[in-house]
Amino acid sequence: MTGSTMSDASYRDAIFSTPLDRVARFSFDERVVACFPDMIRRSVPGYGQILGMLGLIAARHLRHGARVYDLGCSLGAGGLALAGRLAPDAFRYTGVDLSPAMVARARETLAAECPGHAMEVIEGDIRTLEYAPAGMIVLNFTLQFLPPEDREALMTRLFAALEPGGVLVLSEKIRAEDEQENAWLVERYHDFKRANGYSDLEISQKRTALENVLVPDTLATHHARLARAGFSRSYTWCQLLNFASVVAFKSEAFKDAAFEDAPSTPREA
Ligand code: GEK
Repeated sequence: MTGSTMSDASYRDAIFSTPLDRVARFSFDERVVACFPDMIRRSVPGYGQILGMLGLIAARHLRHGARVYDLGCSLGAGGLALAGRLAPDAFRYTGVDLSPAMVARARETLAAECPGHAMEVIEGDIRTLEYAPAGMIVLNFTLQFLPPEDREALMTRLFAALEPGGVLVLSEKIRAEDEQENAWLVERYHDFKRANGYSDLEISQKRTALENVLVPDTLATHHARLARAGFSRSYTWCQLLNFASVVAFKSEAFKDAAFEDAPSTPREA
C-alpha cells in the first residue's frame, strides 16, 4: 500500500445540486464513479469506520490465505482496507461489480495501491456469479440495491459458498420498524447530510432518484433472512442513524452438500 488514497482522484459530488426537470433513477454511471469516494463518505454515516473494521474482523476470523469476496465492490475500497491491514499472503481478494465504469477504476486503483497483494475485480451480477469457496464475504451497502425478492436466494448461495468457520459482513441502509422512530432517524440523517455540505435540493433530488432503487429492510428482516439462509449467529455490530452493519457466522461444525462438492481448501495450522 502506498500512502495515497482513492479520494485523491475524486471530484466533489454535485450531481443533484441544480434543479432537474425530471430526476432520473439513480445509476452507477461514469458521473457517479468520478465523484463516488466523496459521495459515499458524505452520504453514509460510519462508512470509514466500517471499512476500517473489515481488516480487524478478517484478522480474527479469516483462515490464512482464504478468498474474500467484496460484492458490489464499487472502487475497491474494501480491498484497499483489507490490504492496508493484512499481509499479501493472508488473503485473495475478489471484488465484483455490475458497473463497468466502477470495475475499470477499481482495477486501476488496486493495481496501483497494492501491487503485492492478490487482488482481482470481476464485472458481473452478484445474483448469478458462480462462487468459489470463500472465508469471508463482504456486502458493504450493496444488498439494498437488489430487488427485495432476489435477496433471500443470494444469501442462501453465499452461505453455501462460505467455508465452515467463514464470516459474512453485511452493511446496509436500514428502516426502523416503528414509524416515528424511522422518521426521526431519517430526519437526523438529512441533518447529517446538510452538515456535510449537501443542500436541501440535493437531498430531496437524490431521495427521488433512489426511490425504488434503494429499498431498505429492517434489521429484524436481515437477521431472520440470515438465519433462514443457514447462518448460526448474526450480530449487529454497528449502527449509526439508519445505517447498520451485521456480521454473520457459518459455524465450524456445519457442513452442507454444496461445500463438500467444492474443491477442497485445506486449513492451515
Ligand atoms: C464500498 N461496497 O465502497 N451485482 C453486482 N454489483 C451490483 C449489483 C449487482 N446485482 N447491484 C448493484 N451493484 C462499496 C459501496 S455501492 C453503495 C457499494 C452505494 C453495485 C453498484 O454498481 C455499486 O457499485 C455498488 O453495488 C453499491 O464499500 O453507492 O451506496
